[in-house]
Amino acid sequence: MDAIQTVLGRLGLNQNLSAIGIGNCNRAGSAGPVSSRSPIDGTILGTLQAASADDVTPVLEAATDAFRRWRVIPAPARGEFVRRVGNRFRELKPDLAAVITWEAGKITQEALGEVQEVIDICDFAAGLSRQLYGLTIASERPLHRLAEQWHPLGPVGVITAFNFPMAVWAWNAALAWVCGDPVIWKPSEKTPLCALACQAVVASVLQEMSDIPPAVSSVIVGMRDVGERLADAAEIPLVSATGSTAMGRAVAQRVAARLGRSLLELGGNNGMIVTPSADLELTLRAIVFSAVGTCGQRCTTLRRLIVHEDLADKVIDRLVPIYDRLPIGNPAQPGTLVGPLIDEAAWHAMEAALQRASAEGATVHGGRRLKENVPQGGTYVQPAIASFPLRGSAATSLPGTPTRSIVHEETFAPILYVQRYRTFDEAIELHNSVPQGLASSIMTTDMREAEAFCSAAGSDCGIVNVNVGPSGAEIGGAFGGEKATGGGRESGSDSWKNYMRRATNTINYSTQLPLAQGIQFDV
Ligand code: UN1
Repeated sequence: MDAIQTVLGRLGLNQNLSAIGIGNCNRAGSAGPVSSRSPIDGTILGTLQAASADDVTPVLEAATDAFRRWRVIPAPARGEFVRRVGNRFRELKPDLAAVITWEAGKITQEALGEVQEVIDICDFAAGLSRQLYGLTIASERPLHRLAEQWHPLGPVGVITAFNFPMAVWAWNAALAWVCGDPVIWKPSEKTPLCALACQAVVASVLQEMSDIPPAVSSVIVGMRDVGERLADAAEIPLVSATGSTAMGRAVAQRVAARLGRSLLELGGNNGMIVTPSADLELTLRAIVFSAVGTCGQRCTTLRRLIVHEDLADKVIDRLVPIYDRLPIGNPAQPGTLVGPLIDEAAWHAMEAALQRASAEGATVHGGRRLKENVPQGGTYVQPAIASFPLRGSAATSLPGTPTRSIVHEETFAPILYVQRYRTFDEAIELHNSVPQGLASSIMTTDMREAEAFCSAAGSDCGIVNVNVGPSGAEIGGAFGGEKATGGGRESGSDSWKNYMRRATNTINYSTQLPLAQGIQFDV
């Protein structure tokens, strides 16, 4: 505890925590107090006066004002700002990772990985700031030029979840900034210190760069009403929201009502198909990292293993002893691989899901709440494997046999459902049968299966991997998924286009006025 207070102190966060940060100006909110409670042992890391919906108004005004100046600063100069932000994250990497560990409960390796994602996206965005290309298109008219330009869009609202309390903001913020947009961030109320630490880092860069309008970066710690205010705000042309499908649906409907844009990265219910030709050792490693990493609390966590019937028992027999010796406990301690769930409510959801899985015919291994040899005051669980018999086998074909509805739901906890298949087509059908469509993978050494999985008739997800688990994506690719995952793409590739508006220009440098489509309209 002392150690984390020292870290927070170094980041300027040990006293007078403010819920609202506009550039380097901080102020308290006008709603009730909110505390940051460590999932490690329940320690209160800090308390602040949360913001209310009314507190959003001055932030919107400041961001709108900042936008007028920010949009005309050349993109490479905006990139220089982002480059410096990334460098500050490089310098402060261990401290920032410690805050993630204490506030979100991630093991140190994964917390360091998350800060690295922030650094990587800043590098990516700095390079991108010189590559915001538009196309030149062949005009059908003589002596005309048809071309497109990409312009800054306006202030971007960013709503993030507890499980990636820095990286998801950075994917949005780094791109939005080089695109010329100010960022207004509403972090999860479970991880306010991570957000305030990021804002403090940005504020230190703003202090060095006095030509940049400070309100390009704002943070507002508040509850649902703050999110709703952002969703309704006409000043915000784009709201990017990460979290549950229910949250995203609520945000998207409000944003759509005012014809704003939303960028959604919602629930995942990610599968892995294991075929008879799979490299078993590699498969086991991929399963364990994807299924129990971050204690099952990534949106890319592996939740559904779809294994060929000839292999299923062997895979489970190998997994069980690995699950039994997983080092579970204090995530700050070297050697721990599974830290705590974020809170008690997450355990109740896990317990209820496992009960339903049993009632629906699964054999459950693990899934107990741990009370011994773990820090008191945290919610520690043994990851679970819930294995279903082959569909249509005696165990499931009895009249009144329950359906496996639980497998269609995302429970944010380390539960791995195992389903068996006979034919490859059946595996794909099972894989695509859930409402969500974020990340997917196939373990195979058969190139026909691998390519079929990646094809139009294969996985229906936004992330489709071969011989790599569904979690742990690099920032260079576009990140997001289909169906109930919301359809948004963040981070790499051409995701930047979400943060800009496109203007199509037709320039006539002739002395005639030929009309498109050959229309004659002479007066
Ligand atoms: C999330 O869980 O919201 O691919 C994001 C991954 C990470 C990001 C996950 N790079 O698992």
